[in-house]
Amino acid sequence: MSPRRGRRLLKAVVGTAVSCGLLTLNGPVLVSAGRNALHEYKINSPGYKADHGHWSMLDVPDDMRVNAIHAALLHTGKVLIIAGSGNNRKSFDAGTFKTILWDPKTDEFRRVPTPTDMFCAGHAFLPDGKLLIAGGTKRYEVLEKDVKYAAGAMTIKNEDPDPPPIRLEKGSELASPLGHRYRTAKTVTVRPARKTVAADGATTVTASEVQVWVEAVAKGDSSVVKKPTQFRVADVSRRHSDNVYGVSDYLTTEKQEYWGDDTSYVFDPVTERYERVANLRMARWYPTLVGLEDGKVLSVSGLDEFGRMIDGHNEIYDPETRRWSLHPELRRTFPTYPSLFLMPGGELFYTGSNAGYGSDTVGRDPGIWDLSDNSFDKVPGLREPRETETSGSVLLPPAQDQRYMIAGGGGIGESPKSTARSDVIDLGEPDPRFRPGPDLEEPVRYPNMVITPDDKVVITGGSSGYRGAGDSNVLVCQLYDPKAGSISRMADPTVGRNYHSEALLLPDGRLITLGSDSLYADADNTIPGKFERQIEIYSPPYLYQGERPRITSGPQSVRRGTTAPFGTPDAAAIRTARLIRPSAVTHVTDVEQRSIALDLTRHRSGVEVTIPTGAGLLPAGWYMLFVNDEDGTPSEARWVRVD
Ligand SMILES: [Cu+2]
Repeated sequence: MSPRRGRRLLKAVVGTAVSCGLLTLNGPVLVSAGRNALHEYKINSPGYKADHGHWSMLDVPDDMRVNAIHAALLHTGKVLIIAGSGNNRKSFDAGTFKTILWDPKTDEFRRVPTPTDMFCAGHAFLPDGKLLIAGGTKRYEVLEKDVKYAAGAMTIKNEDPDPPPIRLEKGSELASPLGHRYRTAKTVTVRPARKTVAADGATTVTASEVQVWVEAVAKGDSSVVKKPTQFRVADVSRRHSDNVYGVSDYLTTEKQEYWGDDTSYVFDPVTERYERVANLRMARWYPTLVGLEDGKVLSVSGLDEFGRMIDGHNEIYDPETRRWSLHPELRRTFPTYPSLFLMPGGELFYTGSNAGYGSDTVGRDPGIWDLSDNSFDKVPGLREPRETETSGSVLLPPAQDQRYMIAGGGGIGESPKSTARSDVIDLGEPDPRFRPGPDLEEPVRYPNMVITPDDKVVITGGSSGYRGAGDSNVLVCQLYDPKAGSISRMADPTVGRNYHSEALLLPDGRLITLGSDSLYADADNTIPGKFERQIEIYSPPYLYQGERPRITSGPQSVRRGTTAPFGTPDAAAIRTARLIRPSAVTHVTDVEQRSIALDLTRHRSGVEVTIPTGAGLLPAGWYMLFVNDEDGTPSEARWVRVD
């Protein structure tokens, strides 16, 4: 809307408001319409946009609307939006898994064939720009009311070192000394035990084992087992009956959690396809994938193949071999989706943010995880340390400063608690500790935090209640300035974003927010919620300051520790240059995005930037190069590969 039209509208509104004094019946409606028009006028005025930015809705074709659970910006400039089954049981049962590609330049959408349910997988960018995606959903949860038979995981052991392997068909029966009978849900094969002979001739036999889901033969609680119990296999031969048995200590009629998947893919931004790579060594649901200095990727936490918290078993993906390997020397337990950031020295900083599941005591304290010796140095000072679940975390720009912010968050599980706290830690201090940052406008879970090219952080959306309960979406967007330590209110988003929502920076400087999975649609928590499929675009104030600087030429790849020339007709006005690693975000967890400051020298027709050294600061991969002028107005990004 042009300002002129806006002004005319304002007059009309005033007129209506006056006349409604006479028409008392219609009064309130007209007044509120008048307020809306005033609000519309205000938020669309150039002055307001220049100070607060502006929100608009992306026009998404009906057949391209998906439950956006994961979003990642690819180096082709397109946004990969992964729904998988989209937290929709019917889609899961039908095997309908969705992925959409959106090109912000052309507003074209494209569907991508999605081989398995990547809903609640983890992801990280590889040095070549492909997105590694691991884990996902193997089976949906079963609520307690739907659990008719006691069930759980059982370990089948084989102590016989002699071949052949023992095969237990699906439906094989196992019985405890107390007469609890269970049947296996799947056919499994247990290898012969491992026999080793020491130098002195002593033999050791180590039982081999395999895990299988079992379900009680009898309905109800009569078969429940809650202590270590050995089960005899009914159908094996006499020779094996002493050597092959089951053990379990937890077979109940309680709620059964989602089962993790072990499939793993890379998404190629160029061919726009998923390529299958070797499976994870452990199935994972809600893992965090974090890139390491050497270009490998560490996968941490998650629920396993039977919905149990993974007890500290972490694994590493090697892009060369396309395989995962378990790393017992890195055993460490975190809640699901822990926010782990790669540090310049190769350590990982855990801010305390996490999302979903986990022990309420183990792995909740923030600290520095040194992978060279698996030590963990806790850092003190975090306020509301019990409200880190569903909080937001970001490595503040520029990354060289090694300052991290944690903001918002809620109590563990379905706790109604949430906090407005933001705390900041400077890891460059001799004894780093969290210090109070500014309070957010309202207590909030699931705040999405996005780094902008001008060294600020947009903090938007979230809800004060668990998954938006009680109509608690927070329609607030704030801008944090790490340098000033201040926060200011921006234009309000119009779409609520809570659980299963994302936000990311586009190469043109705009931001998008997508997803949201309210449990209920009403304030009384009676009507089931609907997944939010609208995508909203935020244009920050820097897009309303007039001309933007431009980058017109430059290399497509650069090496750390070198300088590189980039052409710009606006060289005299350029003040800063930043490399921003694109986001890959889910569950308000984005450990990819980071902004690295570049030293620059200005020439008549361009700038020369220095690419810092250190793969912990600047991991190999594709980055968006932005240059900013003296007003902090950024250029559009130019994609650069860093090696
Ligand atoms: Cu989820």
